[in-house]
Amino acid sequence: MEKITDRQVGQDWEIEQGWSRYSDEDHAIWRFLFERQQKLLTGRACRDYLEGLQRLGVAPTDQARGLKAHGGIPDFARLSDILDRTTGWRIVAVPGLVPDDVFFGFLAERRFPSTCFIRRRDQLDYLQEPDVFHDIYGHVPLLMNPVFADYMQAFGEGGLRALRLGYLPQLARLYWYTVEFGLIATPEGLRIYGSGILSSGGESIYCLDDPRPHRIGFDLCRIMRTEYRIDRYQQTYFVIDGFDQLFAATQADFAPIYPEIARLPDIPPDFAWPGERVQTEPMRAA
Ligand code: HBI
Ligand code: FE
Repeated sequence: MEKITDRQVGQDWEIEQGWSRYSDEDHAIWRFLFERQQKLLTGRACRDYLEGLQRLGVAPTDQARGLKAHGGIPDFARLSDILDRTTGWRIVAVPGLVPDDVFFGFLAERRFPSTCFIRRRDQLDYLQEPDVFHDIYGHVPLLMNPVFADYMQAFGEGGLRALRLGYLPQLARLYWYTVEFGLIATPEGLRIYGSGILSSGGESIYCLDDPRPHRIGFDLCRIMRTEYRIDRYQQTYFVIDGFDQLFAATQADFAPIYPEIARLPDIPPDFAWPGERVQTEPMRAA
């Protein structure tokens, strides 16, 4: 009997969420994080995100209204049914970060891989790995938006191609500066759509109000050349005009773009050419 490798056992890495195993403390941490972000994000998160969140019915008040009234960590199966009806996406529970090819494979199939654990109270302000609050509160609401949902699937398909071509770092930068830390220009001013910001207390304020970070108009090649730091607030944010712009950018064939980028030097996260910044004044008095 040949040895079964981890990969064969967890072929697609999917696990059970085990919703009934969450403790009262787990749910209480979710409620604390949820309510903190709700106070911060009004007037800062983009409208499509707030609408998606509301339609998912994950707010403690929604759930107090009898929608699985527990007001804590949502049941992935319930969210998946709402998502599936809206944009064909479902949530799959995974143990943590999964290999790139597995991750992109999930996205290409409209399956969003979400972690199940929630951070501890001493990690409320910073967490290196994504937890269920980052994945569900940060990422899932925008999957209710049809154009963004299409972008995420196209991103998964592009990721698999980038892996084959050896340009994963460039594609990871595109994910980082859009899906995780993207800003969007609206008639009311800059708004947040990046999940890494939406699930973070301090960065939800810093990204819009602080004059120090560069805010640069979306440019695919510029983004794919720009390095990023995972252990601090971003020093550069990229600003889109709309999700159509994001989706259109993934429709181009990246194959000719990669060698062009590879010939040019990478750009440090704190660098900007004169005139690149789209918004120099903070949105609100710091
Ligand atoms: N796995 N669960 C999980 N979540 C991620 O966001 C993730 C991942 N594996 C790889 C990965 N992200 C990166 O390759 C992307 O950020 C490009
Ligand atoms: Fe994420």
